[in-house]
Amino acid sequence: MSDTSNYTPPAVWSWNQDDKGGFASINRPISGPTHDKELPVGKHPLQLYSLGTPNGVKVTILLEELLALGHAGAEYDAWFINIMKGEQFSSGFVAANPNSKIPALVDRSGPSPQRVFESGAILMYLAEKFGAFLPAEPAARTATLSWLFWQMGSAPYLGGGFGHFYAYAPIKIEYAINRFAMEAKRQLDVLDKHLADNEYMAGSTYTIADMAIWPWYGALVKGTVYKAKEFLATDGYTHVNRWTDQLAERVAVQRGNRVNTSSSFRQHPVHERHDASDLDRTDEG
Ligand SMILES: N[C@@H](CCC(=O)N[C@@H](CS)C(=O)NCC(=O)O)C(=O)O
Repeated sequence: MSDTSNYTPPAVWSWNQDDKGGFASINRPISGPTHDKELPVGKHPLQLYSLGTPNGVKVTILLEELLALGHAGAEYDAWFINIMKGEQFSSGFVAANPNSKIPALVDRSGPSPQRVFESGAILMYLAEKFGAFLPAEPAARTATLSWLFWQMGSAPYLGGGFGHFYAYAPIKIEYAINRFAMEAKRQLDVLDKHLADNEYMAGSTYTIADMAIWPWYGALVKGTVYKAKEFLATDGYTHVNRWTDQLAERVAVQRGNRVNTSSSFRQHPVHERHDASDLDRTDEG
């Protein structure tokens, strides 16, 4: 294995603000706002502050699925939060999510605004609010939540581990890439074995677990995140590919997957969504 570093950690870590690594411009060792700015508020009950990353689109996919089912209360404004410009550190965003990460939801349908942060919590909140995509029957509900929390716990190893060291880190560190490629393939194998025997993650019913997992692992097997299709030999995960294609055919998945995106990432990006007609147009990309 190549030796990439002579680095010996000092006794006490300190913040090197000259660091030019990926995301160095936004990474900080402290939390809280960097500037005063309120969040905009649109006309709908649900205000989503997000970006079309896998964590962001899982929520817009659910909202589009709820609207497709006829839940008018799921109408939403989706505001674009440019995390590379540090907009997640505005005072308004921090009030919605003290963790300064997209997505953040504010539900203004009740007597006082309700903030919800963490994408898994947002999916659960909306599924419970509208009584959809989270089965009531105990076994199916438990299966849905198990896979939802599996995604929340697993994706940081895929994104922050494999994706970071394979695609974004300024140097290629063989040890780190090996460690996280191993874990990414292990996770794909978990999904592949499960989807060999199950149409959807929770069995025969399409749920928020599918909506949480598809933007990450569907994009991984198709090579749209990290461009690692060949490196991880993702064509071999035939059941994950079958399920990925099946979900991609759903109109609500296609619509939700375009919200808060730019032309670098989607064929028909929708910068902000304030009305269903914003998604009916396909002329923006
Ligand atoms: N566990 C969080 C993760 C959210 C997350 O990592 N969001 C990223 C974009 S995908 C972000 O906002 N990063 C900005 C930052 O780290 O400053 C969730 O699922 O909501």
